[in-house]
Amino acid sequence: MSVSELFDESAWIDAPGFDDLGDVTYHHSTDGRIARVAFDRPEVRNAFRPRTVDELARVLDDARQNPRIGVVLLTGNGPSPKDGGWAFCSGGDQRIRGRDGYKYAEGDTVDSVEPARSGRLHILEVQRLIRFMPKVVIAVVPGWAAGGGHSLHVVCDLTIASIEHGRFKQTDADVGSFDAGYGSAYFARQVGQKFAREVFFLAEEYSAERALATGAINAAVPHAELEETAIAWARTVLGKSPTAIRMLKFAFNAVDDGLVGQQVFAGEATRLAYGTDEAVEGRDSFLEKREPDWSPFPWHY
Ligand code: S0N
Repeated sequence: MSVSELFDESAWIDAPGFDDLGDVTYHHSTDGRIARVAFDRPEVRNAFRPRTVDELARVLDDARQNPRIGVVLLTGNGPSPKDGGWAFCSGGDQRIRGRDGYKYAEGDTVDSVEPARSGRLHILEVQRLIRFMPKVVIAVVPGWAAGGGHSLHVVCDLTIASIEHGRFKQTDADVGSFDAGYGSAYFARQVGQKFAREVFFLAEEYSAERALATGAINAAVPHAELEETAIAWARTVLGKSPTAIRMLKFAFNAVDDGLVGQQVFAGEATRLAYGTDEAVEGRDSFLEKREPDWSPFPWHY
């Protein structure tokens, strides 16, 4: 059986070294330059449990460290074998959350859960991986983006949704949870305070068209064209300068990320500076135990 009805088998190969995945799928484009990461629990609208989050973190970190990959597509496989419904992700699996422990999967009990893992919302670590990865991450939304799934699309750099099945809803307040970081405050930066508060306080469904009109997503395309559009966008990004894209992503982030944003941007600036003759002179003068000669380097104005 195909990974997903929208999955083009001719475009992808299994990412090497990830045969043990169960809750997500991970592919590389045949030329190795695009990663496709997908939630693979369509029977629960691609809700994530801790195992899902662990796998997500592993594959995203692999994509982050792969020097050939420049764009990551984050999506949800489907449709559901139960009812044909489509989802990007419906957030935390509500059957296994709670103060009784951080259950890894159904069937765990309070006693079987390691106390140090209890209540750990490590989906937030995945949000940070997406945010701080020096590559473009595109949310490809074939159906529901709800709860923590809504927050994940918010934190991605770009979002493309299915016109027919893309649906958005922020259910956090319905189920007693609240993403008080990127999911809400950064979302308000994207769409404005009034609409963001409406989305959270009313928790009503809104369509891909409404999402597009409010600036919450970048494009709404026919369902059948969703993944090919995402691949085409990825190819366009891959035609750009990797350094420029990296610096731009971190420039966009910095204003909302405080000192961490400055630190990330500055780290990249330092990396660039290390490539100059001036920085090499600083290093060499130390190693050669002499005074540095800065005379070839002007005080630019
Ligand atoms: C997505 C919705 C709107 C889709 O509605 P629709 O199309 O009517 O389908 P349903 O019939 O409702 O669903 C089909 C089947 O899928 C199951 N299901 C759907 N979502 C979940 C889910 N999140 N957890 C577990 N099961 C889910 C349904 O139960 C149904 O199963 P069957 O066929 O057996 O009846 C609608 O489904 C919906 O509103 N879903 C819930 C959305 C939600 O509230 N999500 C959680 C919100 N909060 C977070 O995500 C925060 C993250 C988080 O806090 C966290 C992180 C890690 C670990 C734990 C947590 C935690 O939540 O504490």
